[in-house]
Amino acid sequence: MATSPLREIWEKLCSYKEITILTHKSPDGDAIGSVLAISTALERIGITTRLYNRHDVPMVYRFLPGWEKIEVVDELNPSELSPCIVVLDASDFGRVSLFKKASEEKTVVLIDHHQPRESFGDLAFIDTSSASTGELVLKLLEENRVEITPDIALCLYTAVFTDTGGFRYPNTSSDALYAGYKLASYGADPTLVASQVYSNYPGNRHKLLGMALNTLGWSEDGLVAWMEVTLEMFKATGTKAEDTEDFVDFPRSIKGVEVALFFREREVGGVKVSLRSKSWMDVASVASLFGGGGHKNAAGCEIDSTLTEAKEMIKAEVFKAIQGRRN
Ligand SMILES: [Mn+2]
Repeated sequence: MATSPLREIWEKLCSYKEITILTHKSPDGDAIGSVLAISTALERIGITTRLYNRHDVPMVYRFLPGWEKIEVVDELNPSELSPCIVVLDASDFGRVSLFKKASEEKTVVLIDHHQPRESFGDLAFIDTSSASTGELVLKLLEENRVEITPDIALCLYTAVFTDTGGFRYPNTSSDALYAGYKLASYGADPTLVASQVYSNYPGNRHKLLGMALNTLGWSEDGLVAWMEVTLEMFKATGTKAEDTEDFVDFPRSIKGVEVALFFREREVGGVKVSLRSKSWMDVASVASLFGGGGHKNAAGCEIDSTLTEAKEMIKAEVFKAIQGRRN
């Protein structure tokens, strides 16, 4: 009888003494929740896990058990990697941003809900219809009858909850809700997660939001709305990039808006753009024109230009896509 890919992946993982677990840079709730859940499950059966990221765990996710195990490093020497590497929520080492590539002898296991640009990993479980990587990790653990402790459930619930924008975004499928139901049954506390994620902001984040809301603008037809944050605003409010998490929801929440854009000036130069759509618009294809990517309704890219130029270029492509649909 053929073994299922999830059985095969778990059996493979169980054959190692030490595993390195990685995810994308600027990790979000799905990335961190998925990493911590798999790490805890493996540690419980005696496998050592090493967790690294290019960036700090955002303050908002520091209620998740084990977050401090994630070591922040600028780069990793591929020789420091365990014989097995699990990559979650990121389908290439470019997104992980810690080294160029792993040597041939390493076994790379990929679990993701993004479409990889090229084939990646020796073993892969990819489901682009899934709202979050957390749901895929839940499937992996359930299919292999791994005990889902309340700590693991909390991490995975946070993954599903944040990637669906608190069960509000268009990816909030019955599967995502069912995963939320199961994780709550396994001991995750939905109220705790909701209050940690959406009611636990530092005051200066709201000061920054006020400045950003002042830049709110929209197209004449009302289909596209945008907002921006400059380095000046960060300086004036003593905030940083992670404080702009979910800012794109403000232009997105305007009545009649189909596409929301959020522009953020980067400390290292250039502009980070977040794109969201409510229904038909494929924002991932716009982001991909600028070397970015994501999903149909949520995508992002980085543009090496001034804020004004980035706004012009992105808006031009979005308007073109809207025009294309009208024709
Ligand atoms: Mn994700």
